[in-house]
Amino acid sequence: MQENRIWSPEETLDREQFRDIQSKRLKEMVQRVYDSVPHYKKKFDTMGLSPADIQSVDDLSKLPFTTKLDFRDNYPYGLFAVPQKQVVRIHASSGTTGKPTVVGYTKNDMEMWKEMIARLVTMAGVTDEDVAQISFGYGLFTGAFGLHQGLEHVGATVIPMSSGNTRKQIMVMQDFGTTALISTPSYALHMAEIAKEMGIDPKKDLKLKWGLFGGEGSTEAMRREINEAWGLFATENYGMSELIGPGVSGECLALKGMHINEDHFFPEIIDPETGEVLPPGSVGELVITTLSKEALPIIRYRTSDITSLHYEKCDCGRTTVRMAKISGRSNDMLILGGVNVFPSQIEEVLFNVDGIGPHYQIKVYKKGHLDRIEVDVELVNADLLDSFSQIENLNQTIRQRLRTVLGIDAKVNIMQPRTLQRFEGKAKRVIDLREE
Ligand code: DLL
Repeated sequence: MQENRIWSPEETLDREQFRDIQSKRLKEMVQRVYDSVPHYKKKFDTMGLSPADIQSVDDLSKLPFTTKLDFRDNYPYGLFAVPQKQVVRIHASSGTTGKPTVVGYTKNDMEMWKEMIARLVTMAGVTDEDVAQISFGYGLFTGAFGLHQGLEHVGATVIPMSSGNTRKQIMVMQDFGTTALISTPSYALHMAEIAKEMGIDPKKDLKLKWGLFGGEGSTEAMRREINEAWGLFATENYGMSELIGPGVSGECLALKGMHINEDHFFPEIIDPETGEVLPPGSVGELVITTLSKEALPIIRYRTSDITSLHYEKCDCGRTTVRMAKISGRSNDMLILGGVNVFPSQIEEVLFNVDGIGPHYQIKVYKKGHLDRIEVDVELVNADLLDSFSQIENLNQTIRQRLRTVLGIDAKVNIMQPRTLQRFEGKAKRVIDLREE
């Protein structure tokens, strides 16, 4: 492991200490939402639940879940627990349909957020020696502003680059001496491609050391590709607007899962079908309760993200629970001829085939009553296009692997290099035509 620094002593508490803090904060928080958020008061009253019924984290499962629908029904500020006067910042996540999800922060929330990010960037290797280029879009999205405050807090030199204008990103990296890149993993891959096109050899011409990637999933194969392309050490971090934005969890340099800031965000794993809480290590839907948020405290938020929780102490010395890579969103799962598959599993297969690049698109449609899938991939090297037999072989290899590894039969389309769409923020890999 490379340099290992720990930002805050709270990251190394023992399990009993965590439990005490979590239980104390949970009790206070439940009383607060009951007193100040009509939505929760109504829910509690309907269930015959009183705040006094919650004495410790063991009582958590008595509490109702909160879902994206609750945000929609209370749009824009209905779930806020403080008067607007105390809200100092608004962010929102762009809903794919309809209105965005609006979130707010008090001054204390902003301080807490900054601390959470300071923990995560420190565990990802960043120090006050680093020059951090933030290539997330600045605006209502929580990614850029969230990382920004925490990076400044640890003393890094922050370049608020925003996303897009990729050639300029590379120029800035080179001229300003960027050592840490902050973006989505898919944008990092795209930027690497442009750097190459510009005749830049990242390992020789740039000083990049760390990559902090989040906002969307990525596979281990994609991490290898990014590390290789940039010559940096990539870690991943996770969060969502409804909970705070980035800062819920992040990987340390041991790469053994993402450490959850569990003194502020209490995680559970549930069976997405039944809502039942599952034991440590089980794979299921992540549910998070915020323990200290003031403006927008949330009880048992169903994230839809599929992962598992691991409580053993990490090699880095942190004792905070770790969550495994997100394997998909419960509503992203494709069911193809009875076989359940997540797009991330298809990605893992594709990344391991030589000759095709890291960009792909999955199309799902109906043929009769059956779900069908097509996978578009790109060649790395255009020369291959001249050889029909080589293309055909490659096509068969990919089909075969998808069949043997995942049990799905996909039509594979091999395209010329640089034909598929590139993304500057979160990638959209799946086009589902079944609804139409
Ligand atoms: O994406 C917050 C964030 C920004 C996290 C920058 C990390 C870095 P939302 O736009 O509300 O918030 O999207 C949240 O993105 O429920 C996941 O499905 C997905 N997501 C975020 N990070 C990861 C990750 C931000 N590391 C939704 N792996 C979440 C997989 C991720 N999915």
